[in-house]
Amino acid sequence: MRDVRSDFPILHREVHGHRLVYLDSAATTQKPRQVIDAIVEYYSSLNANVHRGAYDLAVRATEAYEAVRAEVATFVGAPDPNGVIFVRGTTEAINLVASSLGRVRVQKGDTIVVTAMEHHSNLIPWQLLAEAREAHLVMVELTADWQIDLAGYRRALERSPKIVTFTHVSNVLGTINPVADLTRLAHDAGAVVLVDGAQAVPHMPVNVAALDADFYVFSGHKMLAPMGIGALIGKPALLDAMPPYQGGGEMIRTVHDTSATYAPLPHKFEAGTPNVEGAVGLGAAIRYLDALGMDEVAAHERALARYALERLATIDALTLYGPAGDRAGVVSFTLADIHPHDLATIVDSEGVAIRAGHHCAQPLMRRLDVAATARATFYVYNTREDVDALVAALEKARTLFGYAHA
Ligand code: 7TS
Repeated sequence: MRDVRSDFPILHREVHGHRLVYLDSAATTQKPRQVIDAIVEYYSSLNANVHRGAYDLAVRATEAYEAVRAEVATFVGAPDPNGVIFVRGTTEAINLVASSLGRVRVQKGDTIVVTAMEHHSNLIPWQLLAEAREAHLVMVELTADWQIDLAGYRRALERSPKIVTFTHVSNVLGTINPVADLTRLAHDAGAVVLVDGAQAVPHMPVNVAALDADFYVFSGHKMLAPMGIGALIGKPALLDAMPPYQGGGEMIRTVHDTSATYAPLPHKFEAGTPNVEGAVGLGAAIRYLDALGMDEVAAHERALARYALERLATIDALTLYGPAGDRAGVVSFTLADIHPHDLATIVDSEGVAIRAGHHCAQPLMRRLDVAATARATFYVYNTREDVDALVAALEKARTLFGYAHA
């Protein structure tokens, strides 16, 4: 993959007198000039509200917004752009499905299946649904190698769950789940499947049709686009049968005093003025990633993760978490009994930005038997020098805390 660092203005600033080494792309990615420029260009030449104006600017803004819907569909292999719903991000997409599908599909005593590696945004909406419907929430455990336990998964499916959901890639472990196989098994059990693609779509080629997931969700800000834009990809037949999530302008066909009929897909699920700026930025991000090639992006990150795992393993008293085999560009660790927050603060003083905490995955933290971890995550702009800077900063922390070489 070509060196892209010069495309990212923020990477050229200094932090505490050091070059910024940004290793928190799982939280949010930095933005290339191409995305920033697209947003400036949108406001400089195109801004108007969409789907309502008859004048030229409004027509063009609507065309720009709808063109991105088609680009999103192509990027993730969704057969029908009408099954692409723009949302604020992964969290909103999951809440939409839990609330709307949940209302019609889940009854008292039914089962919903989740896994122990979910981000809170793919757990709490299902907890809320289970509570509201008096349904059972079943959490599938993980193996010793931090994969979804297939035997446990099959046992959970014997309960004929109404909804099964799991993440494509873990934001803590880097585990890449076998989505097509898990989906097929869930479908055989009669379930509807939602896949959390927040840590997958930015990092590897994804073909939603090949995976056959009923719902697939992701966030733009984790793939070079602005915050506040993301997509819910749904099978149109399922979306059609679901009640609206939010009511308001643009989602209706006809409104009477006490009732209304609703707009066809995708507009039924896009009440109110949408994030047009965000969609424009997402389109630019998709074109940027397409030009790099998602196979190359994936290979670049996995090579960096392998290098990081090798180098980190040489640090005394450092514990790594996650699967031994193939994994995404996510590396979680602890260093002796130094609190991960202290670790993050010390490496920050060297210009290295890593995440520390429970990563919105408290059930997983309990299974790892820690309260928190430190985490480095990689993206297109990271290099082996970034990994070297992390290792040097961690060595400094280890010395500061008195964990000298044995
Ligand atoms: N699902 C996964 C797997 C995630 O990693 C995240 C965010 C979300 C859902 C929520 O995405 P949002 O865009 O709606 O907020 N993960 C992280 C993280 O790992 N550190 O900060 C946010």
